[in-house]
Amino acid sequence: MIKSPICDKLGIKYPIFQGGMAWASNYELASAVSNAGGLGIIGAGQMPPEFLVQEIRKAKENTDKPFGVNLILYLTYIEELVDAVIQEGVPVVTTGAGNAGPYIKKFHDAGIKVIPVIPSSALAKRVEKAGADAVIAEGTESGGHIGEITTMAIVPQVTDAVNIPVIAAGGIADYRGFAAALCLGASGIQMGTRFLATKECRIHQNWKDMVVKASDRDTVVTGRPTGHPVRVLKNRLAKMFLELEEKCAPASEYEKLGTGKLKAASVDGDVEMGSLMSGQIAGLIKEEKTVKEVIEEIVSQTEDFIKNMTKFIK
Ligand code: TUI
Repeated sequence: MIKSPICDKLGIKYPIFQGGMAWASNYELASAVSNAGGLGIIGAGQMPPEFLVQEIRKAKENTDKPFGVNLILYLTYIEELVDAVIQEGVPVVTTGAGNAGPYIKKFHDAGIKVIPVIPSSALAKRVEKAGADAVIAEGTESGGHIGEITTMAIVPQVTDAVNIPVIAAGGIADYRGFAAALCLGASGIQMGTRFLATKECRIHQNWKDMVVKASDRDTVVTGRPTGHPVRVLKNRLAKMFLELEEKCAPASEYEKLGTGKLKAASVDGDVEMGSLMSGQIAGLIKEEKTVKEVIEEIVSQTEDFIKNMTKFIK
């Protein structure tokens, strides 16, 4: 069985995290992943605090295994979400889009482990110093808000930079990515896009179909001039964002165009004007599966693959 120190640290069976995805990873997906032996993560996104509390309670009703909540740190009301998570008590918090350092002690005092998503070695070192329990090194192949460095380059560099476990994220959807991540020094993987195309994921079927139909060139990064680059599947909305970039439009126009677009994709299934956040690995995903199938398949195929790697030694 594939095991690593992060499994014992968190009390999970396999070192597989499901990326926290706003408007896509609710309690149903998170609890299914945790029940299948991974770490399911509720994507808090821009939920009101009361809504997040309900999601956490429903996750607890649906799994007795550890699960996490992902918080987007650049939100103006982030303190309220932090307090909601502390009040409810969850085993793990992952963070994105900002420096988790200032929140770590508060979470630790409440018995919550903190695993920040980081796009660079510098930030990895900073959060380690502030007490982070592990880090998720996320490559630019990922969907949603991204950094600049590829998974192949960031994972070994972060592994060398810190002494806490490193989880690799970005561009991983099957046993080859899992094995590669372990080769790069990671203690586990996080997958987002692979879990979008699962039966338990509650995004609209149209978005899932777009992931399954996608090829390797079907994502694009929009919003670079705003300082919040976002990888999405190409559609009319993405094209409109790129046109704003060409015009050097002010930040307010991006904001106006972006408002409500994740909901449009997730709830209404608007694949033309919705924000279809997805990673470059969408092209590898050929069918919707159950969460259990995804996890059991990747674990068993990675084991077989690693055992066979000795074939390269003559
Ligand atoms: O957070 C993500 N991915 C996301 S968040 C998100 S929600 C959203 N909704 C609408 C528009 C834009 C976003 C969708 N996808 N991934 C983790 C991640 N964190 N990627 C990059 C970073 C990051 C960036 C800068 C982490 C820390 C950081 O630090 C800056 C600093 O303060 O030092």
